[in-house]
Amino acid sequence: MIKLYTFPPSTNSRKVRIVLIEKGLEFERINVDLSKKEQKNPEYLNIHPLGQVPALDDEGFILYDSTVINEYLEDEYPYPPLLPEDSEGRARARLMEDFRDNCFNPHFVEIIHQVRYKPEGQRDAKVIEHAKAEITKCFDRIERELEGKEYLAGSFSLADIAYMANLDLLERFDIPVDPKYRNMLAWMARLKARPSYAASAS
Ligand SMILES: N[C@@H](CCC(=O)N[C@@H](CS)C(=O)NCC(=O)O)C(=O)O
Repeated sequence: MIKLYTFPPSTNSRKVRIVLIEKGLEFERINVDLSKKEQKNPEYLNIHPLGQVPALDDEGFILYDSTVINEYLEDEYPYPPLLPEDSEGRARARLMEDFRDNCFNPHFVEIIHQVRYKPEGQRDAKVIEHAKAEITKCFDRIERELEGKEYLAGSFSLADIAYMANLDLLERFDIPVDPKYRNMLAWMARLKARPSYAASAS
């Protein structure tokens, strides 16, 4: 059976949990507690040399990095497909996933480092406010990309799944989405209604 090395609050672990659930694949969750630095244990470094989650073991084939894992799952278990058929659509999906990985999610990580791992008195309010502002700036691009579409690459894809992993944190960190982002709000509601959203929460 597939084993997923995961930590429930990790956004990048959730990206993979959603794909496994969407594809109907059975998997065993192996929790790696980041709050106890278990990701840096020597045994775990044999699985993930960078000491992070997620990592995946598919019958002895071990790999890491949420984007690489999800591409592997798409290649190995193609049904239901989570990338468009045409190369332009696939590239669009990958570009939007890249935008999430490199421009959107890193600011959530900044907030997580402040609120999850530091006592209240030691948190840097300026870092948190700056990160929230950077996240909000990403909304313009998401809104534009969704114009005339239900999902970022037309059909539901790995691109949408990447953002789905962060949606609960918008509320938790009090980052409101202005009602002017109509496409984005409708898309968020669509993503939250998928059974894989609730099923991937932990
Ligand atoms: N590019 C990697 C990033 C993985 C990553 O940053 N994981 C975080 C949790 S979401 C982590 O393990 N942080 C603990 C650490 O870096 O020590 C991916 O997409 O899987």
